[in-house]
Amino acid sequence: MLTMKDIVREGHTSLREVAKDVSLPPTKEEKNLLNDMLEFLKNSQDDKIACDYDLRPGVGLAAPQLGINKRMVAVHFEDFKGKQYSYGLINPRIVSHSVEKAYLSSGEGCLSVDRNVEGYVPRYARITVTATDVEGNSLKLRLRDYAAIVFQHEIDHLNGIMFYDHINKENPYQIPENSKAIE
Ligand code: K1U
Ligand code: NI
Repeated sequence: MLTMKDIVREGHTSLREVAKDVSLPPTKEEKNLLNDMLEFLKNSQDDKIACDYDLRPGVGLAAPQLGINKRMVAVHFEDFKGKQYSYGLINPRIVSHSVEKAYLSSGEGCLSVDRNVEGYVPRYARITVTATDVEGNSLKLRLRDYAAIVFQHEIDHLNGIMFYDHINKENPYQIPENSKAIE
């Protein structure tokens, strides 16, 4: 099983590289990796397992966070309406987005960042993502608000972008233009 030891931290080159597309169909190793990433997220949200293995809770994980330069992400969370999102995705792509932005009022964290970084992270309020799942099915997901923010955070990891790159340097709590607060 994956643990925090497998997650690379700030300063590791794979967090700043553009990850490579995965050829389809995925290999058995790539499928296993995606399943392991999803299992890590589920374990990290289970109080007993997280405590036993010293896992930080996470709602998403991207392959570059494991030092693997491939376009694969896993997400596992519920939105504020209780809708569940649990996916292992290959080559996810934002194919359209709103003009309106959204930001988490509590800011963002990252499993690859062992410090608190304050400030608002402007994201698109609504996005449409295409991807292939672990079984090879093509998916098209329409996401908004919290779900859109989580997917953008993970897809950023595939492009070598960290959440704090988006924070206004002069005024971290500057309200992004044309945006709504989430939470
Ligand atoms: O990619 C990562 O480092 C995981 C990160 C993703 C994230 C997406 C959007 C906003 C913030 C963070 C995390 O999962 S940090 C932990 C977290 O946000 C969380 C964990 C448990 C419950 C609720 C939230
Ligand atoms: Ni992150």
